[in-house]
Amino acid sequence: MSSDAKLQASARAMALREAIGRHDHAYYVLDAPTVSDAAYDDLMRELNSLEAAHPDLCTPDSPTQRVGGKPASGFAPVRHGRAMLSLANAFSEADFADFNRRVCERLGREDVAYVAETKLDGLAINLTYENGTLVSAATRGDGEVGEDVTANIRTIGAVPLALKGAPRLIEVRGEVYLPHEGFEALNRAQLASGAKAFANPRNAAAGSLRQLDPAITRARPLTLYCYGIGQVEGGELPQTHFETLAWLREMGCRVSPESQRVNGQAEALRYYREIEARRPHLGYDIDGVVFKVDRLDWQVELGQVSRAPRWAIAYKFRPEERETRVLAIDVQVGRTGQLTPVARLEPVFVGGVTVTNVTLHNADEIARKDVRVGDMVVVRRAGDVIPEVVGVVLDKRPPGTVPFEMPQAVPDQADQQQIQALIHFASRRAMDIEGLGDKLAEQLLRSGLVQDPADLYALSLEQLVSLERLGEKSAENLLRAIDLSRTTTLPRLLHALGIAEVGEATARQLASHFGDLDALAEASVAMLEEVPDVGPIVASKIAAYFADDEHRERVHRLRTLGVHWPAVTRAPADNLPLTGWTVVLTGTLESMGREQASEQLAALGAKVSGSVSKKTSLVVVGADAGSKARKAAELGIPTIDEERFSALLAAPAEVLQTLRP
Ligand code: 9MJ
Repeated sequence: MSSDAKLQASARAMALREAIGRHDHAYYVLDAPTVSDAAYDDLMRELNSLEAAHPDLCTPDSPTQRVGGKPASGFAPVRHGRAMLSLANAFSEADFADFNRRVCERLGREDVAYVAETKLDGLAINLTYENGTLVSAATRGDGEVGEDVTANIRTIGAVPLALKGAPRLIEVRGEVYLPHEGFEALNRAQLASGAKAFANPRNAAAGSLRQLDPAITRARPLTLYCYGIGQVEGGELPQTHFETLAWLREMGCRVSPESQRVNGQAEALRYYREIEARRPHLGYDIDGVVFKVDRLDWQVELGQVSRAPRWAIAYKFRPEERETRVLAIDVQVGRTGQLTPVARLEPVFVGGVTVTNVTLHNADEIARKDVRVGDMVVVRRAGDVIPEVVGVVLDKRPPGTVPFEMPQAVPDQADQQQIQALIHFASRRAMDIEGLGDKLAEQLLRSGLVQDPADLYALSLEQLVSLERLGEKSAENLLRAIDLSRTTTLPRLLHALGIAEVGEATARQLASHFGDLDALAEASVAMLEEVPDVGPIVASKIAAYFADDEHRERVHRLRTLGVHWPAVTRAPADNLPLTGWTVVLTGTLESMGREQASEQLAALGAKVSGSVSKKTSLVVVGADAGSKARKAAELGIPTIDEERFSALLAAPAEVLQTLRP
């Protein structure tokens, strides 16, 4: 191509990128579209085909690159340039007055100007721009280190891929959230496709952002408001927080139009009451108002205690209260036999979640509140707090109710086999759910909260705290451990499922042979028998497992509840020294553990199998080896001792020479 044509293409691509960026800004940030959908699509199509013809014209900030197409390989940790702070809370006017007094005293002022912002209930995010180009997006994490969600964040239209007039480096902080309209549309789509609806916009936003496939994130109507900056290099900083917001807006960031400067306590409280009144009409969830000292030099002067700045406070709204009907009162049994009454409620959406169960704690509490089946009760839930019954609406008590009486005992809902299966599922070498030991597994099953291992991934904090002897801290830890276990590997999951005859080694073999779960679940007995280590009996057990609807449903639920694993690289490349060799380890090795030996063999291309069969090519015989060594001799399979095994690992080709018939 002539350099003229090339130059022309380059200029055209630049013009298209600029125009599309402008339309995106107008549509997503200013909420004022400047072009019809069809005209916009035309621009995108033209840019796409230009970039397809000239790949070197495709820049990372090109709007065509919002969906990289490539699924993220996981969420790598990223250290924030500057720590992301968390906010101290106020729950009453008195709390806010205390905060204001402390600020004024420290600064030696009568009155301080604040910036008042709505407190979005979404996910805090840190966007890093270098020379104006978005290079990284990370979740808050622990404030110091978050998770890399760049590929997913890029798909959000309101996130500028490039900033106008940005300094050399800037971290932009904001909250990613789902507006109500988008949330409802998403839930309609979820239900239509047979998936579970999300409990609230926050969960939906979090779930959408944590998708490994950015294409899924892209299909979710997420947006964001920016409300601050972190590290900045190479540019002059504003003097006040309010100017910072204006600066962000100028650079092209979406900033909430609700943010206002207020002077002193009286104006602050007026803003709070005004926003509280408008809260139902905002179109997105907020859970309070954030007040930030406006002058940045004063922010520096005030400093911070641990992670919370002294110059800001989140004044939370009063917990929401709703009325609903008590449908039943069930009694859960703790491990040591204590009985806990639990009210089953007509589902009610309160404080951002649908509440269906609420603990009534014990016989005394239920008697004191006199909660009866059929009663209308007031339920309250604030933020992350466990929902509670505030009291009975006596005016609405239907005729014929009777005081609740605690039963003496309730039937046991779990059998020993279920308990063992759940313990195995959670064990360290399976799903590795820390803290879910024997006692808790038993308690979860006996209470009826968990009937199938997949139910673990649907547990809520309120449900866990309703268990006898499980404090809020332990419940939170357990939920975190369960959440961590969502990210797993295919061998672990297969092992956890407890398929008869499928231990850890077989699970690994199955995973590397089939690469993914669907292929395995659909495999015929004959196909399963091709896997090393898998004979006709094991193959038929595996096939039978996946033929069972209950099991298929379990796997489906695990997936829809967020359990995920990377695809396994299919069986080893065929050019490694031990490719085609099936090796069995038996007896004790002195120089390394069996796992390490297996890994080293696998790295050389060998399949490591647990049992000796006609398919075995070599048996490594350690100390005190038993029947496997005998069987190898019977079948005429070559064996080597540990010394030769070490030699094999060091120089495979040479040792193999001596083994080949
Ligand atoms: C929310 N969630 O809307 C902050 N936030 O500032 C606003 N959060 C914040 N500001 C410093 N508006 C740390 C967190």
